[in-house]
This record gives sequence, structure tokens and C-alpha cells, in this order.
Amino acid sequence: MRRAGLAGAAVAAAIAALGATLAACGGVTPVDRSAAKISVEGAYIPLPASPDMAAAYFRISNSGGTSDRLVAVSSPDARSAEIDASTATSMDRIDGLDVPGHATALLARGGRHVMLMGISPAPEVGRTVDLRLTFEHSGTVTVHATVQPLTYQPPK
Ligand SMILES: [Cu+2]
Repeated sequence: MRRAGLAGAAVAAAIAALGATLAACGGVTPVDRSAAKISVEGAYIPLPASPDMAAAYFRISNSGGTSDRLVAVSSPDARSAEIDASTATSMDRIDGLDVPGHATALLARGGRHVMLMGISPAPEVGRTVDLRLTFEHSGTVTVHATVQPLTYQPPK
């Protein structure tokens, strides 16, 4: 009886130790459920051939723990604005753009962009065009996009 008791205790201790190890390895890491925290950097517009149609590019960063989504765009300096996604052969309007927690979403040449139609006054290099970006959780962010020469390459 006594031996069995000791063995049982040893097994119990081993199981407890194993349990502690498992607890340390998984499940204990707190999940970051903090609110999305959006910032927008590096907004620019390559000088368009005509004020009727221009593309704006920028980087959206989310330093919060939960995702957010760009759901609408507008500009006080343009007749209309929309979110587009380019492919090799076409350009399609998209409903929105997800920005997961602790991640960035890049709008860049050849890909996603904000299309601006009817910019007034006509864009000139060095001038800024305001963009209003509305996010599902973070509300509306106003961004000043700088008009750059057509060949401009943003810093990496
Ligand atoms: Cu477009």
C-alpha cells in the first residue's frame, strides 16, 4: 500500500510537472485584443497626364491588436474618389481593404490605389491633395498626398 502510494505520488508529480510545462508552452500567451490603431504614411500622387484621373498611393499601418478596414474614400479636392485594385490588364473598384492587427497594407503602383477623378485645381508637383480615408473602427483620417514627378519612387 505504502509503495503504491509513493508511486502514485511520483506519477502525480510527473503529471503536474508536465501540466506546468504545457501551460508554459501554450495557451498562456495573452491574445492582443486591443483596438485597431491606424496611421497612414507616405501618401503621394504621381503627376497625372490630366486632372481628370489620378492615382494616390500610401501605406496604412495598424499598431493595434485587432483588424480594421478601409471602407470609404473621398477628397475635398476632387469630384470623386474610389478604391481600386489593378491587375495586369484591368482596374476594378473594390469595396474596401482589410488591415489586420500589427500589420500594414500598401497601396502602390501596379496594385491597389485610390483613384481620384476631377482634381481641382489641376495637380502640380509639390502641391498636396487631401484624402479622407474612412475606417470601419478608427473613423476618418485626413491625409495630405503630395503630388510628385511621374517617375517618383517612394522610399522603401
Ligand atoms: Cu484606378
